[in-house]
Parts: sequence; C-alpha cells; structure tokens
Amino acid sequence: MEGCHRKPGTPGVGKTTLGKELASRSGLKYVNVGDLAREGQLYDGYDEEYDCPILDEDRVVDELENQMSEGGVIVDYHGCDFFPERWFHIVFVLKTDNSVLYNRLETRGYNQKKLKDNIQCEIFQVLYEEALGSYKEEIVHQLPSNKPEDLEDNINQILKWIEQWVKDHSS
Ligand code: DAT
Repeated sequence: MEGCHRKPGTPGVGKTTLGKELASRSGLKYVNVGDLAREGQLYDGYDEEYDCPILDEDRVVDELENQMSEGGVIVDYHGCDFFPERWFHIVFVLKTDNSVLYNRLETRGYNQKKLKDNIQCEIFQVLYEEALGSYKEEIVHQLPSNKPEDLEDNINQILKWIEQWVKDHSS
C-alpha cells in the first residue's frame, strides 16, 4: 500500500498492480519508489499537514542511478519531475474516473482532506501535465485504469511496445 503524499498525487489508480504484473510477464525489474524510500529512510523532514515524511528526491535519484543506467527497470511512483529525463524511454500516466477512484481511496481509509486533495489532483490532471513538462510529449501516454479489462489491455499494449523496442535496439 502507498504511504503518504506530500504533493497531492494520485494513489489508487493502479500503478503498483500494473507495474508488478508487467514485471512478472516481461521479465523487467520493478522498483516501487515509495517502498525504496521507506526501506532506506530516504526522507528529508516531515510534513505535518499531510502527516507524512518528505521524500529526499536527491537521495532517491542517487540510490537508483546504477540500476537505471543498466536499464530494463519499471519505476512506480506518483510523480516523475525529479527523475533524470535520460532514465526513461516511455512514461505512462494512469487515469481513473473520479467516482471509481473515490471508492478505492475510501476503502484505504483516507481522511476527508486527503480524499479531497487527491481527487482534486486527478480532476486537474496534475500528474499528466507534470509528465508532459518533464519528458518529450511523444513518450508520455495516458492509460485508462478503471476496470480489470483496462489492466489487461494496458499490459498487452505495453508488452507489445517493449517487444518492438527490443527489436529496434538489437543489432
Ligand atoms: P496505486 O499503486 O496507484 O496506488 P494500486 O495498484 O495499489 O494503486 O491499486 C489500487 C486498488 O485498485 C487495488 O485494490 C487494486 C485496484 N485496481 C488496480 N487497477 C485496477 C483496474 N484496472 N481495475 C480495477 N481495479 C483495479
């Protein structure tokens, strides 16, 4: 389960579900940045308002650098503007309808403030804009993530993309 979010993000859209399933079917490595930060205590202070630790983005980047240069890594996080652009060949932003998302977050026991902030963020597509601002537009893709069939479609689509990428880069 995801931890806290200093910046309003979009937890509950299905990043971890997709990332892990994709890793298992593709053989790529899976890294959950929230877990990595928790394990290494890669924090820089505490956010009282959101009641959660503040991510130390520089230390996260340092921690991941070696793995990322080797390649073949799926990175799961609700933000992407602090990662080096050269790390990624493709970026996916999952999109869940507000009503569906509300139910998922409520199930997680989010309080009203957290619910409101996170839903608001989804409405304004903050993360999609952030991704477009951080990477070349043509590598940023939005994927629907409302129902199990979406998950299956997304996985198949990404697996095809990986296959093509490998073909294009093996010679
Ligand atoms: P995130 O990692 O973005 O916080 P998650 O992978 O933990 O999200 O998923 C949140 C919940 O939603 C979890 O109970 C699984 C469910 N879920 C994920 N993708 C889904 C989909 N395409 N259809 C229905 N439920 C989905």
